[in-house]
Amino acid sequence: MARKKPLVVVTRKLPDMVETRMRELFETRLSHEDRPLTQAELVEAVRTADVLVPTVTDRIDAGVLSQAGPNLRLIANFGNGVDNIDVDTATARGITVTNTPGVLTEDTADMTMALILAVPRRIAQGIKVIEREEWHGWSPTWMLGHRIWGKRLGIIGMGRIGQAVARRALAFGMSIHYHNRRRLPAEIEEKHEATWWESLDQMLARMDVISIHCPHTPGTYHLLSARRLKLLKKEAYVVNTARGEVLDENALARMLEAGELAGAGLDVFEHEPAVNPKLVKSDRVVLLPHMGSATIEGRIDMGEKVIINIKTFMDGHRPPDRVLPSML
Ligand code: 8YV
Repeated sequence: MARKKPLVVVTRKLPDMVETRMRELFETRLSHEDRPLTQAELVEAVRTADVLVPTVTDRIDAGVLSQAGPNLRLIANFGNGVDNIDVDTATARGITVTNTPGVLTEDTADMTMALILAVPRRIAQGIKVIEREEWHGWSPTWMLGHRIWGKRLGIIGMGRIGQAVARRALAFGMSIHYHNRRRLPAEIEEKHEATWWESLDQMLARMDVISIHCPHTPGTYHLLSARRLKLLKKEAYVVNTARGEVLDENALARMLEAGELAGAGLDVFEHEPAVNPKLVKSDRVVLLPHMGSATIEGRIDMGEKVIINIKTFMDGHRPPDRVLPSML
């Protein structure tokens, strides 16, 4: 007799191709409305599912996990960051957690580079001038931004995405600096012509652009605190395509308003989808609605990773992208 297919509950609408493949392989409960589930709906999902496929918009905390049914053995996150999941509690309850690393590296690095270019070169402001039909002709001293070439880029978190940003920034003539928990092997530093700063504070004080690429964990919450933001040069720019929580968004907004920082490019926010109104009003920022990995190719690759993780797990093997508490 054929083995019963696992019930896979997916919280959001995924690309058609991914959903079709999932339907072929598993018994599925897919999202037709494509809205974040309420905590009550999440509880209902974990009570019945064998596998839950959440996204960054679902908070799988200890409260939700405490109500998980006996069948729930795998949470296969559709996303790289797992700060939406209480991995400690899941692991303690014997629930495996997986993510989708690697496949969104290049897309996120592209978006980061776009922000590194857009803010100092005032691209969003230029677009607005045209849209509002306020352009009265070229002038030698109008709309001047700042040169990218020759500037110092400080990367916080030199993992896959940090290194992909370094590769791009190097081609734009920036010098690469990084702060990471662990220093990288010499050959990787050489490849990126990168300088390691053991002290984040010291690096911050000397950079022209700071770009955040570390995960959000209890240890990195407000890593760029009000105190640390004050260490930055007044002419510096901050770019964040990682997680809003790594940065004290209120402190950043206050500093931009007071002219204590040159500008910021943000794709992520502390309380998504809410954005600090001070930031929205500022003309020193480029703000994007968490689009870093939003390519159709990336979403299909993420879906394939989720499917491989589920399939491998259900076949009794260790899934390739298992996340353990010790990794966070
Ligand atoms: C994803 C992300 O779109 O994967 C991540 O960590 O931040 C995003 O780019 C999102 O997480 C999907 O769940």
